[in-house]
Amino acid sequence: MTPFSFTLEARSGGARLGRIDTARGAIRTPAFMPVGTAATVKAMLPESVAATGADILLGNTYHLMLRPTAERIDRLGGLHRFMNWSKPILTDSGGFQVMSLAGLRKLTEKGVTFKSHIDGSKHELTPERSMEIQRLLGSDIVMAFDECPALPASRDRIAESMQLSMRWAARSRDAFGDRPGHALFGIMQGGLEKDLREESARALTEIGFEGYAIGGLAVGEGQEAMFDCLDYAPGFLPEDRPRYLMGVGKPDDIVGAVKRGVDMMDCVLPSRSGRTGQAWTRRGQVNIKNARHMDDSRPLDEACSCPACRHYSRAYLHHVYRAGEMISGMLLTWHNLHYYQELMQAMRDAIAADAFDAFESAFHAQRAEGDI
Ligand code: PRF
Ligand code: ZN
Repeated sequence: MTPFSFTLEARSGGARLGRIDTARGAIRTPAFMPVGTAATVKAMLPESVAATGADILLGNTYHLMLRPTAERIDRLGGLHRFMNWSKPILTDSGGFQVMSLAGLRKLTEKGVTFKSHIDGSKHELTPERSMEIQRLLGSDIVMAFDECPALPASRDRIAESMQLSMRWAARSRDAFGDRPGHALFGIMQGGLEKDLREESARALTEIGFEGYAIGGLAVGEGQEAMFDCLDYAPGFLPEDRPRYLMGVGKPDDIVGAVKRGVDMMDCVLPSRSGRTGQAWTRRGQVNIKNARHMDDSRPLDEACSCPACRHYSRAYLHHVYRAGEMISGMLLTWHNLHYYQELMQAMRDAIAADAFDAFESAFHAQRAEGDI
């Protein structure tokens, strides 16, 4: 079995090109991970997700433990088999989703108890239970169990929460055990406080993880504040391990994060906005609901090679959205995921050529033209 490893292949400024090898195949970095919360990337067949260029998907402990349950997925052969995706899967650990989605919840040193947002039933998540669920799912990259406040929050609240997450990180490492071929990532917290980010990175590095995530960003602070934090936070982490920025983001967030040394990201944006009539292209955001597309025979983006752009007009995409047809979400999600993966490939190519600055200027220049 291929052991988990990360190879750094090139740099361009702060941006890094690399490869993660896993038992289920390689992940080219910088990587964008589509979100498959409920054992599906909504509106997409897994082979279509793979065709967009995705090397890895994200799944969620929180949703899957509630429905259909981790024990059931385990009995059915694990998450890869259950959802028909044979490439790597990373699973988030649940704490963050409990804090943002669950009803009534109670946080203690031990973990968090909460009521399901689906049927109100009571559940508990602890570092130990989160590791068990992620093992039952068969996740390739397991995330440590953590917690974080929405921003703005007081420095005291951020410090306490970070220190609790670091104690949970140590318990996650212990509970994860020795699992060849599987990796455990620690999650840095500390809000926008530089010294707390450094303290968190030191605590995680001392425990030792196969990779390190930057958590607690994109929680209401805005892009400028996030970039200020990313100017220093990745530098606190070991150079020879992958760095994963959780829950980011818009295309320009992703470009800015890669420029600052981030290797992996995930976000619901391309898939979710595909179901609400929003497309992302080289020229920025396009709202297919807008009446200006009604008689437009051109594709969404003439330079895009996805099925939505090769075979359908803006007029058609507008029509099926207005008519509430399922193919609307299917085509726009495909286009958005294809665009995101093309963006990642363009960044990987630019880093290989040591031309990330030129790539970034061209990226912003094209967006400044707007959708025409
Ligand atoms: N922790 C975990 N999952 C997350 C986050 C986090 O801080 C974020 C923050 N953007 C998104 N998803 N475990
Ligand atoms: Zn397209």
